[in-house]
Amino acid sequence: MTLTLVGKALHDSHEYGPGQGWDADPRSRGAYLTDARIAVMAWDPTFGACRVCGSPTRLIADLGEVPLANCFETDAPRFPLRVEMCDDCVLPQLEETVDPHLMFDDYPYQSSQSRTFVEAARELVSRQDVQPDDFVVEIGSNDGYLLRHYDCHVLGVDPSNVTSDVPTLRAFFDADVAHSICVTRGPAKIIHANNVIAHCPDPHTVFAGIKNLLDSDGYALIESPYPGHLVDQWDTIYHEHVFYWTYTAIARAAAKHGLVVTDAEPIAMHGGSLRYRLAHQGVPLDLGEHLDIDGLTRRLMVEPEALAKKVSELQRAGKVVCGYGAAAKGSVLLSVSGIDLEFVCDTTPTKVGKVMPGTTIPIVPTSDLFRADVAVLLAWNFRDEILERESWWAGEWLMPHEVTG
Ligand code: DWN
Ligand code: ZN
Repeated sequence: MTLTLVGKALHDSHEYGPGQGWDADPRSRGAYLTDARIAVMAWDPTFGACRVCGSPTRLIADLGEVPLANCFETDAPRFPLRVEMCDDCVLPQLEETVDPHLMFDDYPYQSSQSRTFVEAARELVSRQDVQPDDFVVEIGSNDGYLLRHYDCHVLGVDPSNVTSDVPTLRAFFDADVAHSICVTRGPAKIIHANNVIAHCPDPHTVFAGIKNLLDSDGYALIESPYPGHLVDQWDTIYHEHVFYWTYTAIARAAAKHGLVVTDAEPIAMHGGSLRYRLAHQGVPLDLGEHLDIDGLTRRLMVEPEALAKKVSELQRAGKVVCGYGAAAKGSVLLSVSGIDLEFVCDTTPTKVGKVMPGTTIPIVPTSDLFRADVAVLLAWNFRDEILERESWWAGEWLMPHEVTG
């Protein structure tokens, strides 16, 4: 991989010579490599403490050194992937913070590749009561899969180079960006943030921005995968997902910035998410929460190995085993379980022709599925859509989280 970008460290940065890793100082959080193989470390005074409330955190899972999940190159940079828990906020979060520029400036993921996702966005938009003069903003708008369904003024905010069919401000959303949008375009009636607050290492600037940009009677709709499902979905742990937001944590972070969570609607997306509604005022929800952290740890100890055993049995029996869906989570699954696949099928033009991160496993068009006897469904969250789309194929599907030891 060619990394010309040094990027901005989250905090004051210091440079180190070759051979000095992220563990050179216990307070370091996040590191990345330049062309010159110089590690630049972000010094973070909150290391070992919750990014939301500052309480001490405890280590709950260690997935080893894992390549960046959306860097489809053999020498994709690897970073430690460890999850810590803040018991006060009920908030799992990563120990390391990888520079967001490194992960998102050049981003191959396209939301519109999944019909399920686009249809859910269309349905959500159809339920909002907007007038032609209203202004709607989406944080992490990707290719415009959601905002394109609105008949009013819209603005996407997204840091990546993905091509979008809606007006988009290329930026990481924060308090400054929100302020400048508010000054130039006025306040927003609705702010959407789907599958993006997990990716923002500084939630305070995001919530402050939402507070500032939201009209007095406006509301924000924030969707985020619910970590109660992490036990079955450990492959959704990767560097892009700094946080695994719970209701308690969202409510707490929002309250610090004068926002109230007035609803938390369970939705099926990504194996089970919550759609939070935030406003300037309202009656806060009161939800008790408990996360099965021990279950996650237990599952991590057995499932990757069981999957690797199953795949190698199939391969020894002469079966051609491929993967389906070059999803970020698929990359984690391959990396942690160590399984080798013949190829991975995917519909995304920006992924086909590349390799799964940190491997030589090629990504090929979905028409190549005919060459496989067995396909590991890496994009298990779109199971129904994919099985319907590929119903012509006579091979066997292997559901990675259903393999038992
Ligand atoms: O949070 C994130 C989620 C929302 O999206 C990001 N950090 C990155 C991304 O995660 P992912 O890559 O695991 O997302 P998906 O949407 O589960 O990826 C599905 C993959 O499967 C895509 O590469 C598209 C592909 N696909 C396909 O080849 N045929 C998808 C469908 C539905 C299909 O029919
Ligand atoms: Zn906390």
